[in-house]
Amino acid sequence: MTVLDKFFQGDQAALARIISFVEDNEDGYREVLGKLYPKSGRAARIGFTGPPGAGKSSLVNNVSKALASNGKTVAVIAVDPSSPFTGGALLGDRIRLTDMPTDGSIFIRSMATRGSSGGLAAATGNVTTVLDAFGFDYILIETVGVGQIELDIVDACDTVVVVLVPESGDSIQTLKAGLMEIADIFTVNKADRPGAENIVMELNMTLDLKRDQMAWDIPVISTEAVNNIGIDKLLEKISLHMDYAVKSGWLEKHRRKQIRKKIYNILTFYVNGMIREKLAEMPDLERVVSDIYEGRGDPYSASRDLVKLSGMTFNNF
Ligand SMILES: Nc1nc2c(ncn2[C@@H]2O[C@H](COP(=O)(O)OP(=O)(O)OP(=O)(O)O)[C@@H](O)[C@H]2O)c(=O)[nH]1
Ligand SMILES: [Mg+2]
Repeated sequence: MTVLDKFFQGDQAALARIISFVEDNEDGYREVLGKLYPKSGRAARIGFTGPPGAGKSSLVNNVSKALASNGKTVAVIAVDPSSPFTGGALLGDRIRLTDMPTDGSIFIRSMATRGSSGGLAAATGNVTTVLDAFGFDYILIETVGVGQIELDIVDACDTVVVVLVPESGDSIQTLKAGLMEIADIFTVNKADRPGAENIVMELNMTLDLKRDQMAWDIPVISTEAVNNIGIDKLLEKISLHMDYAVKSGWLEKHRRKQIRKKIYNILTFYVNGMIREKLAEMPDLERVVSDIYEGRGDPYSASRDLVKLSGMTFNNF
């Protein structure tokens, strides 16, 4: 029996092997993804983003346990920024998703960003496809809100929960951080701390200015992940957003956009790889670089010449 047969029988060891295979772009990974893709698209994909230490993992932990206790199967992708500048709550303070049920209802996978947001996006999207095809009801993706990364994740999710804390500062900062644009649901976590009500109010005031232009009325709730408070409310909002997404036709539009983007990404990845390979096998690349450096050429003509030499054809190049 092949790994893929085992995968389709619901074997989680086979699932883990296929994820690694896809993540590492091993030979034949496109064919495997091609077989899995038509079986994907059924899972609800929920993203959790927000500043380091806001309580994303704690919330994902509670939400996945609540879903599992309702009989749902859940996969969690924890996107772990490896850079000390972008990631991590205060050292040693972060929650690891370890104390989970071992009955197979929750599957956890960490992915390191290794500082590359583009590669991360491709790998996360592919891993999401694998998990979706495996048949999980929910896929929860955790990412730190540091710019490019969470924008990529938005594309991979249907519902985005932005997690803030009372210390997050005023809502103007939030707007600046671009989190306003990507949120479907706001939760002010650590509501056991002072200032939570204020930030809920401020967020609502900022949103009120735009509510008449919103097709989906973005809710702002508060949670205390450590005390398991507000999780039901969060689940209710997630489910309302899913209903809205399906009924309004937004989900179909979103999925179509994802497919277009997927095709673009696959082609870009392929063409980039091809160019890298061609450049690596150019024997006189260094001479061309020297010519340009010493003023005897320019990178535009050199690129055109390289294309001709390589046998690649691009029209109008
Ligand atoms: N007081 C309080 N602390 C909380 C709450 N939720 C989480 N924490 C604590 O905040 C710290 C960080 O929580 P995490 O869940 O690791 O936060 P995170 O957003 O996943 O952090 P990174 O992934 O490192 O960005 C932990 O010590 C949690 O116990 C809460 O509702 N109230
Ligand atoms: Mg975390």
